[in-house]
Amino acid sequence: MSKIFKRCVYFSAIAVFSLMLLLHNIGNTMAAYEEGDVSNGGTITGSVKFAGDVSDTKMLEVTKDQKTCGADPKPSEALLISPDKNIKSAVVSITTISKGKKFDRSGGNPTVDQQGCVFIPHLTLVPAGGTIDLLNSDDVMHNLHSYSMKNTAFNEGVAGGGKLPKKFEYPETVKLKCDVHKWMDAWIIVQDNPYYAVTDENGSFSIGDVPPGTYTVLVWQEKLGKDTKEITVKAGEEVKVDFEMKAKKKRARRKKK
Ligand SMILES: [Cu+2]
Repeated sequence: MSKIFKRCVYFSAIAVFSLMLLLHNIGNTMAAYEEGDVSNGGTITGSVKFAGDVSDTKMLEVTKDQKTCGADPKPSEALLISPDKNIKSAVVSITTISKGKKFDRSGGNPTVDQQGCVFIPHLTLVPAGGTIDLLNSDDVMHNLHSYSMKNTAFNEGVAGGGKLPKKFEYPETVKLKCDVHKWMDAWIIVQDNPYYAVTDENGSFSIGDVPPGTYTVLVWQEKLGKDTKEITVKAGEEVKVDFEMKAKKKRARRKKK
């Protein structure tokens, strides 16, 4: 056997082994959540507040299709903070749970509509494997452009009155944009379990039917990033967890020499 041939066999074996290891790891991280009945669950409640000064809502200029979209600037939904510093539309979830209550699928497929050149709602939850009906109620063409790592990204036009159902297989946070109207964006949160909540205008949330145990609770907000806390849930009891989020530090620009 030549040296080169031996090397080829050796490196091929390493490549096959690496691939097997990779597939094994992917399999492990994708361990499916097990849905069932929870009879002795507890509840996690709490609030998400902003630690910092509240600035005015950012306004987005409408630069195109003003007949349909309206001529006035649109308030950005990227960061909604009340005067008393409650954060609306932050996503709170349990990240360390493999078994518990069932997903609530009673409402059918969630929808994300495009109305007046705004995605409605700005943030949508969907269970992994679920479908979202992406709609266009406007009389102009919109374009649906998704930004994702695990789910297949799409970039498709949708005519007025159109509907584009899209399945989201893997848990992740997906950004949605319209390339025609640059101010339009939205978020799709693909859930790996049903223990997700979105804060209301008081910054409050509640997650029920949590089996007793110790969990990591994550809060995510598109502009403020993430934070986590460990909590222990006891049967039939309510446990409170409050988050305080700060503005992300802006990176200092390097001075040009
Ligand atoms: Cu658009």
